[in-house]
Amino acid sequence: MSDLAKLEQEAMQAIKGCTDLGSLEKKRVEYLGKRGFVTLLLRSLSTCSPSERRDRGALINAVKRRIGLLINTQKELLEHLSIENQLQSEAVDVSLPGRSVDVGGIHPVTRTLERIQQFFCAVGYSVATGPEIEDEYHNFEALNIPPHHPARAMHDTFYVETETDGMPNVLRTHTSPVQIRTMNKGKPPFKIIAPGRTYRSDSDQTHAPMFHQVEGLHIDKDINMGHLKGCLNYFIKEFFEVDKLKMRFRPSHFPFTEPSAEVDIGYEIKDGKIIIGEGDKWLEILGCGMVHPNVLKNVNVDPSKFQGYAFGIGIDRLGMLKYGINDLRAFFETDYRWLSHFGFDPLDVPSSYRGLSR
Ligand code: 2NL
Repeated sequence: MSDLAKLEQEAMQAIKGCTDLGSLEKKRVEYLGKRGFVTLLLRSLSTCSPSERRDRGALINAVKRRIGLLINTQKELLEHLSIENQLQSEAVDVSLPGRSVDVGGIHPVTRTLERIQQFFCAVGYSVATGPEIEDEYHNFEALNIPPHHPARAMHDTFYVETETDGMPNVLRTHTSPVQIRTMNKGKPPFKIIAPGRTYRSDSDQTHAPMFHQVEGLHIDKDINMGHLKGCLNYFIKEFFEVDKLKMRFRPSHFPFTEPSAEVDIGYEIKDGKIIIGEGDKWLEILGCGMVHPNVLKNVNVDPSKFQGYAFGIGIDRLGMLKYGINDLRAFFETDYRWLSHFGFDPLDVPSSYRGLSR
């Protein structure tokens, strides 16, 4: 076998033996590069006679072309294999279930408060807020609860170490002081709700030392108990999403309202579930009344010109009824499993609320 044929055979074998593009490129340089075997052979022709140069030149060039062709073929093969490998190793099994992310939820107390706020804002109330640490004047005195009034003991007040005018401060026992502050700052008419955290030293299945309250206040010329009754009736129907509502005002007593009433609604238990609005049982859900003239005087509102109503609602209790929760303490134990059970469903918005702020 001629030297040239041997060189070609070696080259062909070496090229076919290349399993990656890097070693293939090395072989190309080794044979066809500037100092490659084939290139050197072509250069060596310069010392040959013209006829030899022509014949041998043609042979070498043919070898060069065949080696070049094989390199290209091998290159395409290797590229194809590498894409195949990549497709195999990066293959995605589209039949696998997706990875889910933990989705946050709205706490049932917050959901309840949002429902309440949505209603009252839609009928013209503004939301007022204030401090949770109060002085005794705003929490008691201004509300017609003097120092030795039994209502102070009934409120199971938490006292804190700071003072205002030599009197110990308290954790507010209701959100009424917010309304006192709002009336002190402004002029009637007032139409506000005051939602927020409130505190009483009490703990059992239906009482937590921290709970949530929303109070409402509407003061204007000629506001009467009929307005109070109409407003609460409309609210309770919207809140519980019922068309019919049995509701009664039961005479009661609060130092800050006169007359005062507690509102009961009719209910019954059907298949272990509570049905609100009908039935022959009564459920107390809030307290209310016409704002006491003394309270109006305390905030410089003339009771002969302006009157109005106020009411106080326990948000937690209302949420328990709405969402069928029977132990108030579960609200504040931050048990993740319990909370996700009450996860918020964005589609679960009653039709009467669509188009409002949510
Ligand atoms: C209840 C009773 C009530 C009020 C709160 C109030 C506020 C001002 C003036 C007069 Cl500034 N009244 N608030 C009135 C009646 C009842 O709450 O049982 N709440 C859970």
